[in-house]
Amino acid sequence: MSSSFVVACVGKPSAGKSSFLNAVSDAVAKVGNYPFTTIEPNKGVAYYKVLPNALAEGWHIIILINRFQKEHLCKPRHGKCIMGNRYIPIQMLDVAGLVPGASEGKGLGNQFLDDLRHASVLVHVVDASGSTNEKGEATVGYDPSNDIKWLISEIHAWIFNNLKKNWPNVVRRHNAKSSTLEETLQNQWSGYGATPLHTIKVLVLLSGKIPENISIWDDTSLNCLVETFIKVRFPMIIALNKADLTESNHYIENLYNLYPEYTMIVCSALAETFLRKLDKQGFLAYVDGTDTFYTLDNAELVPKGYNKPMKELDERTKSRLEKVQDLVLYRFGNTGVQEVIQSAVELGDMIPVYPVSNINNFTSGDQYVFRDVILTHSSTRIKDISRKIGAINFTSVVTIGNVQISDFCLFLDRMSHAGSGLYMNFIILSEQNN
Ligand SMILES: Nc1nc2c(ncn2[C@@H]2O[C@H](COP(=O)(O)OP(=O)(O)O)[C@@H](O)[C@H]2O)c(=O)[nH]1
Ligand SMILES: [Mg+2]
Repeated sequence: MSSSFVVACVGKPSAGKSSFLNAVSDAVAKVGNYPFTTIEPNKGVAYYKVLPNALAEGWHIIILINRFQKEHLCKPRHGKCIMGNRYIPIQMLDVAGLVPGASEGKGLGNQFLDDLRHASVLVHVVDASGSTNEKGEATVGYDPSNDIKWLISEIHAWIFNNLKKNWPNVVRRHNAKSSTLEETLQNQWSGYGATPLHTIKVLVLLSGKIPENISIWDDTSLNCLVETFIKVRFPMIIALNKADLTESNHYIENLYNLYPEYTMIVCSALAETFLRKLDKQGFLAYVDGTDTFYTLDNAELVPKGYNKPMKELDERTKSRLEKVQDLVLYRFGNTGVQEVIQSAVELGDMIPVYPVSNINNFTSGDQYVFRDVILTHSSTRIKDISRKIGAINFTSVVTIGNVQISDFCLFLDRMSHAGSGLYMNFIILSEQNN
């Protein structure tokens, strides 16, 4: 079961987008310290880790699996399950080097901007060490806050210019057809992958800020509209990358202060890649997203689920590992890379839903539990989920505790808030008749 949730890495050349994608996914994107290594967007699959702290919501599976020591029964059809923790696959996109002036076509900018249409959430990978300028060329002492500023203004200019080009026609048609504002704006934006829900959100945020009559909207109104649209349609996380370089110390705090409205996460794609590689090669057991790894030296401490035969590390690699510990893991708690993925899913307002055939033991035709999961937007209607999982002829929906949900228009977020759980049993018509 796929979801259309896509996380896109954006940023200038050499900020570390391809490295980030490689670190977090199974993709092998070309990494190079020169501009435009990446022309076609690279794709990969990352994993959203269903974390125990989400248990407060009452809709996650880990506690069930862990508490009852049923890890062996967690065999998802898609993604993976380690130590009872569920990893849900999500699509990643590495959108090639945006540079200042992209909206005017610089550096194939328009082509790159077009790739954003597929993105649900943007991860702006910033070189927080100041060692590359706005074009991605090596330098020293470049202020990374610059990159945050120009990237947003390029996205803004791209959308603003497209809107402005056509605006007199839009207004004329709006008036001639007596369309609603919602219809007119939705029409303009469907090309950006905007849904009616996005449009409604934009209108709510704008109410009182610009005139109701679009015939009198000037550039100020249009800029306000575009700014709000970007916030709603392209939620953004800022990944302060290359945090392993000590030069980044100088900038990180300042960046947090300058942009309190963004989710900012300090990260090191390099450190994460290094750890995952050694883990894969059997030199260590790395618990991704944490500050912990085990080597042959402390193999007796490895938790059961991570247990595996380990090889001896050479002195050089050992000292590199110590560096990663000192410069990244102990300072920031983890490499930050997985945290970006976690935040992207949350910022995108996505909820995991586990459709099962049996609400009492969570199986679906065999002994394994929670075989399927769909990551879906919290505003998805139950009716739409049933379509996604092919349960079209259901008569009712039952969740834990045999709570019956008959309102097909009920939104998922309301359900999770109501605490009724997102384990749904679709009672299919034909089954009931049997
Ligand atoms: N020190 C350090 N270097 C990094 C990190 N991430 C990427 N790099 C380096 O930055 C350069 C550009 O990386 P790349 O992923 O190709 O950047 P892209 O152009 O944004 O895709 C490469 O030399 C990487 O090794 C990091 O976290 N720390
Ligand atoms: Mg690249």
